[in-house]
Amino acid sequence: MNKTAKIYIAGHTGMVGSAILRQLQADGFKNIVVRNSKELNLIHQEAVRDFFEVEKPDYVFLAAAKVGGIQANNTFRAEFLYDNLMMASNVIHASYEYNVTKLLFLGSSCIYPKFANQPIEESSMLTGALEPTNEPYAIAKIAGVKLCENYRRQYGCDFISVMPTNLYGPNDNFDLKTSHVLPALLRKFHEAKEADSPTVEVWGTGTPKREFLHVDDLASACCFLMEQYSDGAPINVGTGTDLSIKELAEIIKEIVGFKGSIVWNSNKPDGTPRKLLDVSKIHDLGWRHQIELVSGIESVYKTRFIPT
Ligand code: GFB
Repeated sequence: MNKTAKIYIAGHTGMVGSAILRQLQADGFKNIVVRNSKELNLIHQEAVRDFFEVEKPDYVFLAAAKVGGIQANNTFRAEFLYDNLMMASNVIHASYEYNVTKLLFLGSSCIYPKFANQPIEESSMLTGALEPTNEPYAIAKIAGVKLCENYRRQYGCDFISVMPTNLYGPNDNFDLKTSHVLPALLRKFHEAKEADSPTVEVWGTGTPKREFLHVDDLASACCFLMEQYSDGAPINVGTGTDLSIKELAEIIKEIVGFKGSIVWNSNKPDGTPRKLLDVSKIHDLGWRHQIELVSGIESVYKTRFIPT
């Protein structure tokens, strides 16, 4: 990408899109195009086509998506399937119609089977049943991967798919009903400390294991892959290390300085038992994450909860 190439970031107000925008700006890209969801509703095919007709971007980062934690995925199942299918279809098809030089589609580690061998290789997609709580989201993301793969096969489009592990960072969602575990626990422990509560409720059994990547590392990987990777197969992005939800809760409790105890609510779902990504493919290309988990969580906690 040269510094004056026109780059469209779909979803620039979200956690991932805003991190990609910061990274591109820091790297000196001068011609970045964005629209918020009021200006351009990506679910509407005609609106997307009109936007591409006017702007004709050279590069597209497709980070727009309806996302959420385990409960949001399991509750808003129709929207997670429909909205994500429509956004991916409309943007990928318009990118083909308007000759985009390269497109990067953001998927998710939940595209892999619930009981995939660990660490999860890219080739395990579609080899087994999905985790039921996020099956609609996963199906939409698998469709996005397959759109990229097949527009490449049929038309030679340089469309790639990137599968990040669980993410956290600036601009995360801290709503306790719809967020992912890491922002939820930061907020729960912080509010419990402020209120002098004796306990904090954490969902599930604490035994599932997750891998967490700071979104600034994902943004750096996306910019790297836009330059270095051209293939129909998805590529994983993660740290290569995971921990149990119990261990995560203890780390966050310590960072926040909450002195009470943790109460486990096993009426809430655990989800996939483990989803550690095999990151050897991106490591072999020369990219590694930079931000370690404890310092990453500390920085999010300070920025979001500690007044300056
Ligand atoms: O982060 P999370 O919502 O998503 O939950 P998934 C991870 C684990 O943390 C589950 C537990 O075992 C939860 O039960 N957990 C404990 C909590 N306390 C909490 C809490 O207060 N809030 C939340 N949200 N979880 C999502 C998928 O799965 O991961 C998406 O549903 C997507 O589709 C995303 O793939 C990355 O890792 O289980």
